[in-house]
Amino acid sequence: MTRPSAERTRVRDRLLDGTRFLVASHARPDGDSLGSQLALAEALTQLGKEVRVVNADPPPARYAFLPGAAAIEVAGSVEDDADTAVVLECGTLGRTEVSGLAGRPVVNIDHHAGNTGYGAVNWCDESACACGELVFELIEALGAELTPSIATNVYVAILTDTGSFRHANITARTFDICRRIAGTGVDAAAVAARVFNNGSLGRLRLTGRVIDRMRLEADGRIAVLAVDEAMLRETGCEADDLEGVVNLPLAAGDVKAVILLKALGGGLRVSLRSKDEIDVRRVAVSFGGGGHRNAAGLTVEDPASDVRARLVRQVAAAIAESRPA
Ligand SMILES: [Mn+2]
Repeated sequence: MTRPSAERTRVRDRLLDGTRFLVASHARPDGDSLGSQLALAEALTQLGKEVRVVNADPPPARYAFLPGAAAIEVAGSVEDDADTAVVLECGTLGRTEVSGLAGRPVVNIDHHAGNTGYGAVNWCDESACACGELVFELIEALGAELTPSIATNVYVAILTDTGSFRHANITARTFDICRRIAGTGVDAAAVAARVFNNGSLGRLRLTGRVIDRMRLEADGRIAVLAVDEAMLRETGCEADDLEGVVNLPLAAGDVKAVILLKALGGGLRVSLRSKDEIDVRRVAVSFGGGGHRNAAGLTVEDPASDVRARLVRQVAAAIAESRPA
């Protein structure tokens, strides 16, 4: 089920040549970044490599059960004589928020459109539903054994990045990988329950509050959600507890796109979601962000008062453009 890929072969050869690795991914990790990192780290370890997994932020609590998660180092910079850095799931090297990675050749593996190709070797495939799909193929190409722990990590990557098998880019390849994961004895329902049914009551209350304050724009086609520090404080939550909330308004048939505004700490972080052909990545890019057609994000360091209106206008334009004339 794998497709021929010269890039994958180059990445494989580079990894086989290396001996000491740093495996990094983006700040504020999610299921795909963590699952991809931990699966690849285990495979490299199997091959006799020395591996450090380094991220700018610790894993959210719901991912603490991932095999290998306890060994993740949290650091804003690395001083290390590792010979190879593998960066997963990052459109730019800066997304890691870990400095010092580029002190050695970087292997860049990603599935985001607009990846800047910052690596010495790059494998970027937008058609993958999750970075974990690419990592699975790479592990196979490396000749490492598909253990239940590698399988669990890849499964979490795919499960979360596809919105539980609902998003775009799910293909026969996706299900073939999952079939092989299940073949190792991974209990898919149990893994999903640990990720999704293990949150705090505070998180549930926060979700209720965010949805309660939802505003509709563009004749009800855009849902705007807003979160501030006070909402987190009052519900005893962390910013991590917002993962997935941005998708909830899409459950309403009339809602075609979602704008989530997070005024936490300094700037304004914005997540965008959309249905079908509506391209919110372009909106994110115009604000200096990035992502995928249906899921994108951006940060406004110094938010002007009209930023919400500008976002609504651009998302409304994206909706209008997606309709056949
Ligand atoms: Mn991803």
